[in-house]
Amino acid sequence: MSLPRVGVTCDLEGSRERVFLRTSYLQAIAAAGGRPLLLPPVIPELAAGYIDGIDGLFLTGGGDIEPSFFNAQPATELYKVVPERDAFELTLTRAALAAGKPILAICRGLQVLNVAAGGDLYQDIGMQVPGALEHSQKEPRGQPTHSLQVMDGTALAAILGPQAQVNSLHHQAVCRVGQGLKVSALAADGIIEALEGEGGGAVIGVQWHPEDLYRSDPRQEALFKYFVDAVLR
Ligand SMILES: [Mn+2]
Repeated sequence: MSLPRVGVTCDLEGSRERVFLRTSYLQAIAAAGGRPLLLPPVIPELAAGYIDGIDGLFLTGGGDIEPSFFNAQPATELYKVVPERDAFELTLTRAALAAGKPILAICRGLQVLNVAAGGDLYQDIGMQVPGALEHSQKEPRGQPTHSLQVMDGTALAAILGPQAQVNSLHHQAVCRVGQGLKVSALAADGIIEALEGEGGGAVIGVQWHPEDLYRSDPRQEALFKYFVDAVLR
């Protein structure tokens, strides 16, 4: 049987000389039964054409999205902005949504999913959300540092249950939720930690990094299994 083809977005160096990616994403997809295929963000014009060659889309972590993509001015010092990558991934994501392909979006990927659907972002939680928890953990990536509440009746609740402990490596967050998406998990401070498609569970975005947790937490492993199973259908 051929394995389901999972298109995985890559990061691009500031110098534009190399694409790169944390291999933990690829290990997690393969462990769940998928065949990862890398989608290099070098030429944004090629983005939409990749959709026919993949069965599902996996949006990885990375730097901040250029604020003009959600009609905002830079409000703070931004982190590793690469507008070509933004343009590539936004086009890819809109094409995947239009084609009804399953999407799993991680960290920056959740933010790309939301912006692709017309939503926007807090550019810096510490500056724009008074009283928020620490979401940029200093602890190792594999260590959960905050809890979250999963909304009843969501696809994510069927995977994780009503509560979970997650890692947190983000200084930005979803602000206004994009069209066709709904909130599926919140941190105790109200920061949105997950979104999913309103029409079903084949589109899921999470603000944490399950690829650094799945080896020790079967519920995070189940998130990858859920996605690859959706890709198979
Ligand atoms: Mn967090």
